[in-house]
Amino acid sequence: MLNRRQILAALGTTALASLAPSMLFAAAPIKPDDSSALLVIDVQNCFLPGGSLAVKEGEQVVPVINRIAKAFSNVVMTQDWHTPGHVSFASVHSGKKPFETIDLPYGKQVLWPDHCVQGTDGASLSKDLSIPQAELIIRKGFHKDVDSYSAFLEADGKTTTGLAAYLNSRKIKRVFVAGLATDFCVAWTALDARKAGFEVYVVEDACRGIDNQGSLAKAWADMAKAGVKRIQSADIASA
Ligand code: VGL
Ligand code: ZN
Repeated sequence: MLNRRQILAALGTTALASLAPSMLFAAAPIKPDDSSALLVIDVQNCFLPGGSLAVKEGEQVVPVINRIAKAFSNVVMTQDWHTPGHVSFASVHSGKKPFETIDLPYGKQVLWPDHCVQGTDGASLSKDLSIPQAELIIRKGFHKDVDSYSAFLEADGKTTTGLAAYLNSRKIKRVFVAGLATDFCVAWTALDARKAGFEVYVVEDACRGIDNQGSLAKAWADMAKAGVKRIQSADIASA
């Protein structure tokens, strides 16, 4: 017969063994190295409070991004950069309202309020970003008839922005993605980065989503399936 102490001890071991290691030990912090780059996606006035396509809590990503950026020697930013009358604007499709979809030659397109028009204040990067070492700003969505959520490929799925070639020539292997919006430009960038062969981390608390008709949950599911790693800013070693 086991005595009470032995039973408790055995139960204790079982309970411990059923815990995932991550619940017992904090994972080692991730340390960005020279082959890592932070991609700061579309932190632009139009996506911030008061902007024409404001993302809920969008301003909250700015201090988080400023903090993690200190750990990166390579930072690339993107800027959504549309022509006036861009095909992604609901205003150019009669009878259509923002957040409805239409079929375009390259596939389904969500229609948006006019946003990030080239040269406007709304298209400017947030003045609160503080990342002086950022080395490249990629503009995207500048072809009037094609949208580009992704920083790598336009929505036709074939026109490149040149970013993969740039990162490869700089010998970057790992990209960390942050910014706006989680379920559109961040997710499409992360998915295309995987397709281009990079190791990809999305920093969840350094992003906010639009969440139009379940798009946020779908984006996380698609990213998980593609091998994108979902992390928090606290997982990155501070500089
Ligand atoms: C974005 C919708 C339209 C984004 C850009 O930055 O996620 N979303 N254009
Ligand atoms: Zn856009």
